[in-house]
Amino acid sequence: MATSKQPQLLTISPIANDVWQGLTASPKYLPAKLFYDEVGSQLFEQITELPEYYLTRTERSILEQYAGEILEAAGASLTLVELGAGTAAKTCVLIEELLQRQPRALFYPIDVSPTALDEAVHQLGRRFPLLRVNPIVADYTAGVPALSRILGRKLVLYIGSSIGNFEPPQAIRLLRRIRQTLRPGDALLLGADFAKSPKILLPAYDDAQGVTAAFNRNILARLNRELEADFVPEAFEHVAVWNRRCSRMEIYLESTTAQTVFLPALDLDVSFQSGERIHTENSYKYTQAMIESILRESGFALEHSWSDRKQWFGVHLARV
Ligand code: AVJ
Repeated sequence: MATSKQPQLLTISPIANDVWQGLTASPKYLPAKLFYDEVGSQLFEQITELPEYYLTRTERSILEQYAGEILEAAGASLTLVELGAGTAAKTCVLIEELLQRQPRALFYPIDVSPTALDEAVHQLGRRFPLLRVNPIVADYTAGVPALSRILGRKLVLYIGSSIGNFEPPQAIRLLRRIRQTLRPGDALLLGADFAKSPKILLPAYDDAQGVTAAFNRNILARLNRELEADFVPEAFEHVAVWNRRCSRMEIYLESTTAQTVFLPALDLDVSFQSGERIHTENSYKYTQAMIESILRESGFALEHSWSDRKQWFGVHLARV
């Protein structure tokens, strides 16, 4: 007798593979890109406003102070492209300045989040009627081949110190891929955090209000939401460490007890010893020499760097 069966539809979460790789590795890790679900993106916004988190505000002040010089150095008749643009809030300073130098401009914000790009199109459209915004929904880490079809001189913005999440060889590979889509005369504007005293760095990644701790723990809450895991986020402590040898901040989630977590979507049990850590992020801090060498190795020539008075953050213009 024939039995009619509904086909079984199996949905595999897009984060399943990364999570399985990281939590079965030794030592355990989770990729930093997993921070940025909706809750995590909101927590990051809050981080950028913390008194201890100097990065965003310092970079913004550099862009505000030097927007004219930066665009002057980049060259005339520019088309702007932004990698990981999000809602492009910080980009307004440069767009404003650009539209004082040329009557019209094109802006290609690139981001994985369509909702962030919608917001960018909406806000920028209202504020700058003469700016044409062409959003591209893409993961720029694989390079963006579509960039090679854009005509005219391009200035590619890669600001916000996102480069700091990549291991130096990966950062070079990414910048090379971007360079391959550019033509001679095009330029890259790179925002990167400078190496500095751990007295400044540690509080920036372990703030008094515990927002960074909540941002870090949200990754576990996300695994609970998306993979039905049973993490108790409070059973993990937020730990920030300055690794001087590698010139990077490291953040971890440290298990406060011996515990086992079950992830039904992966059919995986994960056991933690008391004090065992999950490595959730590296945030590289560069010297001027490191910036020069990363750019050179990816085929760019560093032309000019701008910084704040304390030399905490750098904005670098490099040419193809
Ligand atoms: C978004 C990668 C620039 O490394 O400072 C902030 C992320 N992590 N606090 C950084 C982050 C903890 C941030 N970046």
